[in-house]
This record gives sequence, structure tokens and C-alpha cells, in this order.
Amino acid sequence: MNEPSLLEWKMTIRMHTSSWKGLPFAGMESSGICLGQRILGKEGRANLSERKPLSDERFMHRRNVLLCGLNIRSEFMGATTGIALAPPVLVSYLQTRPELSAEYEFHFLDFRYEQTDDAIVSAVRASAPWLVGWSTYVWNIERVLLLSRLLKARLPGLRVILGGPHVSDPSVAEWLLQENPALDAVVRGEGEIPLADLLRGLLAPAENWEAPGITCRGSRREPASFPSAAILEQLGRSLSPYLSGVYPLDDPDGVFVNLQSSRGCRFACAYCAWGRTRVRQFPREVVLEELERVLSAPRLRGGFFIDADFFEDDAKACATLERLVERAPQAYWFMEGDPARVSERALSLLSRLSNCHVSFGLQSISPEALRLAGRPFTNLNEFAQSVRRVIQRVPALDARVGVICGLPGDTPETFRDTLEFALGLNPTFLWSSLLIPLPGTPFLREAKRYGIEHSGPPTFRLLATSTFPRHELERAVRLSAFVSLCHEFPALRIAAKSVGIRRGGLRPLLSVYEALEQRMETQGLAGDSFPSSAMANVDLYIPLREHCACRKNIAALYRALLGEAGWDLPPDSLSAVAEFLEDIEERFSPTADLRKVDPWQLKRSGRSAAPFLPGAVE
Ligand code: B12
Ligand code: SF4
Repeated sequence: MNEPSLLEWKMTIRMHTSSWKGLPFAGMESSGICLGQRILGKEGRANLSERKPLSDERFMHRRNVLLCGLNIRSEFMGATTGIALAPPVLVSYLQTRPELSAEYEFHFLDFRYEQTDDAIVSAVRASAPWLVGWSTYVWNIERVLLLSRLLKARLPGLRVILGGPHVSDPSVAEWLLQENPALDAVVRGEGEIPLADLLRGLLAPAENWEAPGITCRGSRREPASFPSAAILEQLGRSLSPYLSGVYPLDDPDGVFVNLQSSRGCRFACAYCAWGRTRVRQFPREVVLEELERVLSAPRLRGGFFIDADFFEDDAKACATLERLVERAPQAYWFMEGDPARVSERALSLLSRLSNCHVSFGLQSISPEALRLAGRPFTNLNEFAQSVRRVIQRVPALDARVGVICGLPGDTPETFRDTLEFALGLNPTFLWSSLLIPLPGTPFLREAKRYGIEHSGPPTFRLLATSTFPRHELERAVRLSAFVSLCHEFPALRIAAKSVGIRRGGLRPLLSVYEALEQRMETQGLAGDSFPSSAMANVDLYIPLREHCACRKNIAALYRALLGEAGWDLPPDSLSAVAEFLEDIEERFSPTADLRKVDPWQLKRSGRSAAPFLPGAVE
């Protein structure tokens, strides 16, 4: 493998922000830093700041700890993929520990999934690490294991550790060490305290790997897990990579940040790897100071508020929204929450943001599935009313609803009822995730009891449940990816709804998409094989969207709907449909590529477009 120069390496890392072009900035002017200076000066999405002057004796021989993130496939979220937050958070924290920063220097690298193995390995090697730590999630575990093998083969003395939610269960951590000689240890749970303890232990002449929260190898290389480590009692400034300057906010390509104002969740959903951790809040002043710093970024594209429920603390939510409205109303803001908790004040502030997306998790409407998932409290009427209220009050809001396919207790029929219910709420985007029995969750720990059949480590891909046979599950995932795609086209959504309501029946809305899917299948829309990844929904949806990124295929989709509509509609409506079709075809030039078109802009324009069918319902 050719070694890249440091400059090439910096450029490799930066290149992966290039897909961010095309989205508007937050309305602030560029800092004026030119690209060349920047590449030669700081290192893009890597932090190599805080390097102490080499003349300082104390820092001459520090060991280099490199923490790496490997993000999701960027086709999924496009320009709003965001950053892998854990590595810069951990670097930020570790730098505040004087006993460690005297002996170590800490850096992070944020890789894109699309980067080649060679490019990633070269970038890691170029930073000459003493220890590499990977931030591990279900979407990158297989790749991280491969990269760890490649790195260890080239740098036999390198210490390689994993951390993150996907490896935090002791039995998974032990399996990983058993099966992967390239790994030296796994840090379980919240990383700050156990990683600091581990690094302190590694300073001993004999390198002590044993510490709370660590799974490491014993004297005969057999894996052993030590009891869980403590979690941070107080959250504060030291955990903000933006306030510490660890994460550079002056990237000339713009930044899309992840922001955290609390840790933990008061619920404990059986499919979630994140609940069951005590809720702790960052102090209000730190949250606002961090937001202020982010809002001062010269080219801010927006951010994702990763709290479990953005709206849980209304005063905090409104204080945040007020700043977004004042400082960056055009940027892209994402948050998740309970629709019933969105206050009138929050709604009024949301209505002043141009590109805001809020996701509401429905998951299922089956009482049995909700009970088994630990969400028996879900009140479907309240959920529906709350989502409708949000959409009515803020029509320009990108209001999304999420469901899960394959929950224990759900059947193919109840899942289709869930899709029908969700479609009826009229969200701008309906996303269906395939259940993953995640490490650390009851659904994996007690898979048998829940009737869950999975592929085992490392990804735990769902194969079937006792109420959802395998072939039905695959059908349901295909259908839901297709529904997500169609629903993304506002005019198609309105048209499908109109056709469905006219036609009636058991599931009036979903049945239109089912018929449409059948028509499109005959035109080769659906591939033959079913993706063998844990996130088959994503792997089906991305090529579907790519397929519809050209005028011909978009037109085919609309024509299929026209066929459906033709069965029900009076002839005069058909001419309106045809006109509409032309309009759509115009929007998508032959070279139009949906990945480059901002889907949120499309949605918005659709919301204001007059429904083309008589009596169409938005
Ligand atoms: C942001 C986010 C996303 C973004 C990801 C993009 C991005 N740039 O980050 C989006 C919205 C795209 C996303 C998608 C999905 N996500 Co998500 N997401 C999150 C979320 C909300 C925040 C992650 C985060 O940054 N946390 C903040 C950091 C600081 O916390 P942390 O990750 O837990 O890291 C701490 C420890 O784990 C540990 N640690 C982490 N890395 C390392 C590394 C080392 C070396 C060490 C020592 C320690 C360590 O220390 C950190 C600090 O304490 C979490 C939930 C949550 N609030 O954490 C879910 C979460 C990460 N997502 C999850 C899942 C399942 C998904 C999906 C697969 C859902 C689905 N079925 O479709 C999809 C993936 C889609 C795809 N295409 O691949 C799971 C992951 C579980 C797992 N085993 O991997 C989580 C935990 C939520 C859950 N319900 O369980 N997600
Ligand atoms: S799914 Fe959401 S509400 Fe449920 S435990 Fe996880 S973060 Fe909390």
C-alpha cells in the first residue's frame, strides 16, 4: 500500500465532507479562511489541535491515542449525516485529566463509510498511534473488525480497543475478543471513566489492562470481563468538543453537528440500547454556551439534538429554539420527541424555522407489541391528535413518524395496520426500521422468550419472530421501504391518499401503495435478493431512491399511480393527473439526481402545491 503524505491524508479526510455542498448555510458569512491555508493549517474533521510545542520536554514522548468514528453510509442522510460524536467527546474529556495528558496526546478521526479500507488504514497509520480506539455501532461493527485486523497486520505493536453501545454487553465483548485476535480490549458502557482508568493502568511497566468496565484478555489470552464502571455523575463543559475546541467548527465546507443536553432516558424500551441509563442533564448554562459557540460557526449547516426527548423540558427546549430562530432559522435542525409534549410556545418557535425536522416514534399500534416492547403506556389517540396538532400548527415542519418492523407480538397484519395508521397521520416522512435485537437489550438477552430468531454476533440481524415468519418479514421490509420512498414525493403522497380515500376498504391508504408496489415490481423495481444486513430496510431504501433519481423511473412511478387512479377516477380528473405528471417530469431533468436534490426542499414545495385531484386530501 502506498503511504500518503500528511497533506494527502488531510485531504482524504476532508474530501468526505465534499458531499455537504449544495445545502444552504445558516446565513452567516464565510470566515474567509481559504481552503489551501486550512489544509496546511488545521486538519479538517480530525482534531490535531492542542498539540503541545515540541520544545517542551515534558510532552516530547507522549503516547498517541487515536479515537476513530466510522459514520453511517452517507447516502442515507445525505448532507445531514452529521459527525460521530463519541470520539471528540472522549478526547475532550481526556484532555482535561492532567495525569493523562502529561503522558498521552489525544486525537480523533471521523471516517465516512464510503472511504476505502486502504484510505482508512493509511490515515490511521499516518497519525502514528500508540493505541487506536474504535467507536462501534451496529452499522459499523463488521467494518471495524476488518479494519482492526488490517491495522494489526501492518502495525503489530499497535493496541486496538473498541467502545460504544454495540460492544457494551459483557457477553458480546467476550465473544469479540475470542473471535478477533486483533483486539486487545473492549471498553463497555459510557466511555469516559473506564477509558481514563484503562489508560492510567497502561502506564504501568507491565501494562495493566484490568479495570472496571473493561473486557480484556487474561494470562492465557482468554477474555475476562470486569464489573461495570461508574458513570459520570455530573455532566459539564469538559464533555463538549465544541467548547473545548476539539471539534473544529470552521470547516470551509460547513459543519453539521450533533448536540447533547442530557444523557439517559426515563423509559426502558426493550429494543433500545440507550434507555435504562439514569437521566443526567447538562447544566443549562453549558447547553446554551455550547449552542452559542456552534451558532457562531462561520458555515453552520445545522445540527441534530440527540436527546431522547427534545421537548421533555419545555423551558430548555424553548430557550434552545429561541436561539435557533434568532441566529440560524435557515439551517437544518433535527430533533426527536414525544408529540404530546410539544408546547404551544415550542410550536410557535418551530413555525419560524425554515428547515426543521422532528421525528415522533410510534413503533407499533399493536397493544401486544407495545406491551412486549415496554411501551404499554402509549395512547394511540393522544399520539394521533398530538401529531395532527403539530402538523396543523406548523404546516412547513418536516414532521416524521417512525415505526418498527418485526417487533415481538406484531404480525404481518398488525404491522400493515401500523403503516396504515402512520400514513393516516400525514407525516412528511414515514420511516420503518427493521428491528435489531441489540446487545444490552432484553430483546437480545431473552431472545428465546420473545420468540426472536437472529443471526448472532456481530450484527444480530433479525431473521424472524414467532409471530412474523421470515418470508413475511422480508415482504414487509420491502413494502415499508417502498412506502417510505413514495411518501417522500409530496404530490405522489397526496395523490395516493386521494385515490385510497375514494376507494375505501380495510386499509385504504396502504392498499394503494401495495398495488403500486406490485405494478412497479413487474417493471423490475424490486431487486431479487433480500439484503443480508441487520439494516436491510436501509439497504433496500437507498437503491430504491437511487432508482427513482432519474426522470424515466419517476415518471414510471407516477404512471403506475395514474393506472391505479384510473380505475376510480372520473375521466376529467385524468387530465389533471396528466398535467401534474408533466410538471413532475419537468422538475426532474434527465440528469437529476435525487441525492443531490435536497429532499426537504422538495417536501416543502409539495406542501404548498395545490392538490391536483379534485377533493384531494393533504
Ligand atoms: C445520532 C444517532 C444516529 C444518527 C447516526 C449518525 C451520526 N452521525 O451519529 C442517525 C440518525 C443516522 C442514526 C441512525 C441509526 N441508529 Co442511531 N443513534 C443516534 C443517537 C441518537 C446518538 C449517538 C451519539 O452520538 N451519542 C452520543 C455519544 C457521546 O454517546 P455514545 O454513542 O453512547 O458513546 C458513549 C459510549 O458508548 C462510549 N463510546 C462510544 N464510542 C466509544 C469508543 C471508544 C474507544 C470508547 C472507549 C468508548 C466509546 O463512550 C461514549 C461517551 O460516554 C443514539 C442514541 C443516543 N442518544 O446515544 C442512537 C443509536 C446510536 N442508534 C442506534 C441505531 C440502532 C440506529 C439505526 C441502526 C436504527 C435503525 N434500525 O435503522 C440507524 C442506522 C441507520 C444506518 N443507515 O446505518 C442505536 C445503536 C445501538 C447499537 N448497538 O449500535 C442507538 C444507541 C439508539 C438505540 N435506540 O439503541 N443514529
Ligand atoms: S427508544 Fe427512546 S423512549 Fe425508548 S428507551 Fe430508547 S431513548 Fe428512551
